[in-house]
Amino acid sequence: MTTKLPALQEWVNSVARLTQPDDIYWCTGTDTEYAQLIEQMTADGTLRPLNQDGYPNCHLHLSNPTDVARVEHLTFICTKSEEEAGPNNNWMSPEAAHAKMDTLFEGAMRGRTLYVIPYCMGPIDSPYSRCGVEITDSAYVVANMKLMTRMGSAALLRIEKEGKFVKGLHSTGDLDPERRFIMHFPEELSIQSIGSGYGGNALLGKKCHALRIASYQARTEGWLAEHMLIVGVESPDGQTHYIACALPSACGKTNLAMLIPPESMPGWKIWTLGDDIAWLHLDDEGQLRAINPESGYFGVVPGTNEKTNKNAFDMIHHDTIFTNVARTADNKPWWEGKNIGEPAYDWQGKEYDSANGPAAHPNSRFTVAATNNPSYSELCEAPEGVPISALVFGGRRATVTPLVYEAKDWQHGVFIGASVGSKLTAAAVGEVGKIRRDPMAMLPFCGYNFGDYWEHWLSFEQRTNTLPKIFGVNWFRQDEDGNFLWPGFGENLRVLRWIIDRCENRVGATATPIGYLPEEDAIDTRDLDISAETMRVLTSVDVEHWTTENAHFAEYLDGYGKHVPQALREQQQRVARELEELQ
Ligand code: SAT
Ligand code: MN
Repeated sequence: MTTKLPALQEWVNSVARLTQPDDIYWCTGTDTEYAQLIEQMTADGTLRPLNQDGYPNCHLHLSNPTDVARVEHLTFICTKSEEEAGPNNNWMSPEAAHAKMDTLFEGAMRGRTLYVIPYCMGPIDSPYSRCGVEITDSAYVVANMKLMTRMGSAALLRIEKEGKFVKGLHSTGDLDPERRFIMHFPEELSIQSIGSGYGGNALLGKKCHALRIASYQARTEGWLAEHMLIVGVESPDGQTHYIACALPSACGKTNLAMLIPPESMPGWKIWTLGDDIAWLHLDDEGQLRAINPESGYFGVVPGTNEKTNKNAFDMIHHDTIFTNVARTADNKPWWEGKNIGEPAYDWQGKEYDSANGPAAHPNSRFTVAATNNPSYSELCEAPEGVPISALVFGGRRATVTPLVYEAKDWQHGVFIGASVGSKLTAAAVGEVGKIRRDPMAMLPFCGYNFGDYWEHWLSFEQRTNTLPKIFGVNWFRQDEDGNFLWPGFGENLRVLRWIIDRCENRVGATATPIGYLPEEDAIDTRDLDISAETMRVLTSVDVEHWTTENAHFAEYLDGYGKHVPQALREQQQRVARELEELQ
């Protein structure tokens, strides 16, 4: 197959001239094609079929041990000016980056097949969707893209009609970390990635396109591309509210998106729209609406069990690609926190020995189509998306941040999002556990200067009178012994319920310098083993620590110099002033 679109054909031809593949294959996206790819990868050892009785059509991929997470230090935004990329990004000039990548890609696909993957991020017929084409030499990438995106012939038709698409070029190269780079050229709407086969580095529709390039596009086109899950919360009276929530990688977005309501909340239902990325647009009435550009999940495996996330646990029992989990003696996938079975082989395929660390890699992943999820929402395919009632920002903090609090207004909400801090997790190469500022959970994903990004967020206030309310959450408060104060998982629905009650003006709240906090007993704790004192700790302001936190944020803002919006400075100063009055 080829294409009627000369710009696409010429690009594929020029990449083939540079990379010298043995074959070129245009992906159609059919189930037969997927089955053939799986068969081929099983034959060449890329995939191992798992126990087909317990795990029909499930396969395991073990990656190179040096290639297990996103590499933020090797990820670059290549805009003409360094200031455009901002202090939040690594920057390289487009000329230098192209010269480097051209050398690395030269002959990189010799002996391999070049796959062309046309894909559409978002429902095929949605005006909010955007298309791209990924060229890759990895069959594993093609199979993952099939599960994660709408790819193949239908996407190609839309691309040929629109004539516009994001160009993504990927090769696994030789997997040498010294020759690994993930380059973004927002001004050219293109991405080039070499030397890694791992998710966020290689599935270019995901973080590279749907967040870094899309956030850049969204700024000029007046919308938002965010690192947010989208969830529908249906109350017993049949009303559904849609909430979009930003949390850093590996902080439970997937669990929240497919939560199982606790027994004490009969009649409540959860509908999953997305677990990682939301594209937010204002419609003609000024209502903020969300689509999920993806159509599958690339989720963290460890910790997934019947109690923590039964939907995810069930959904990964069929038609799933596992990456870097362990195996039992009877060839079933195994991971820490699975609570069933024992590991016989670790994530590197070696006989399991606890002296070598965890059996499954802490960032081991599952890839599944969204339709596998028991709480899948049919509205995933709605071209108009879903109306958003509340936007929520969270991080992983042992201290300081309360369980939930509400912004006083939009500007204050943007301030709350911008000031999020979180402990680092295994989703990126780095020092796990260290606290870092992660505004809107977008630090690794915003394709331009954060200062300008906050200004863009603030600008929505001028465009409509009906913006959603904004909240902050933290499920991860701990006591001095390291015990979690809040049970989390399904019980988080109690917090979402308070958020909805606030959106509907059904409950009061306590005004504090950091926002509105739940009144005593406002969060239902029926059937929970949690003391009134713990709830008080979870829903009050620690004035001393917040004062320090707020001062640190002022210093952080200084790093963005003249790009910092005045409104954010004013919010920071107001919070400082009001905290001081309480001391
Ligand atoms: O590795 S991914 O970027 O795909 C997942 C994540 O870190 O959120
Ligand atoms: Mn993510």
